[in-house]
Amino acid sequence: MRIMALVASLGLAALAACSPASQGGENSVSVSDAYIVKPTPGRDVAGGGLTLSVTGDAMALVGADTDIADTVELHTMSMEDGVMRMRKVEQLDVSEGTPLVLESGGAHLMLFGVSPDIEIGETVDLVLTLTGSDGSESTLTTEAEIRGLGD
Ligand SMILES: [Cu+2]
Repeated sequence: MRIMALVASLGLAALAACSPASQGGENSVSVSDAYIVKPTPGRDVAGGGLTLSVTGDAMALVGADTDIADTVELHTMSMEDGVMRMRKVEQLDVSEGTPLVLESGGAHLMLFGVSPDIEIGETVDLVLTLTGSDGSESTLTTEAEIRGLGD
């Protein structure tokens, strides 16, 4: 719940600060291939991915939110003592020429409390919160495709 409150407050802050200058004029951000993997029956935890590109100043992805899950976390994967471990992180950096690729097996989105009603093939809104190098926050809404495991 603490995480949800944080995401919500970031979203509100971004709205409040949503002046035309929030993108710095020259920064542009694009998202492609956003997806969420439908959990297997009886489970409510899902992985997700996307590719985030920026032009201009470096930015950081600091949060994600969607109506179909209670919380969304940013996770990294690393090999420790021969075992793949996931770790929650507060931000993932992205800079021009180095897109941020979130996918299974690497850094990814992790969704908790996922609605059992989502259907493979449908799309849902995914709201990303980004910070600029000057600390300004902005949000970006993209559409994530619900996929089946292994698709
Ligand atoms: Cu994870």
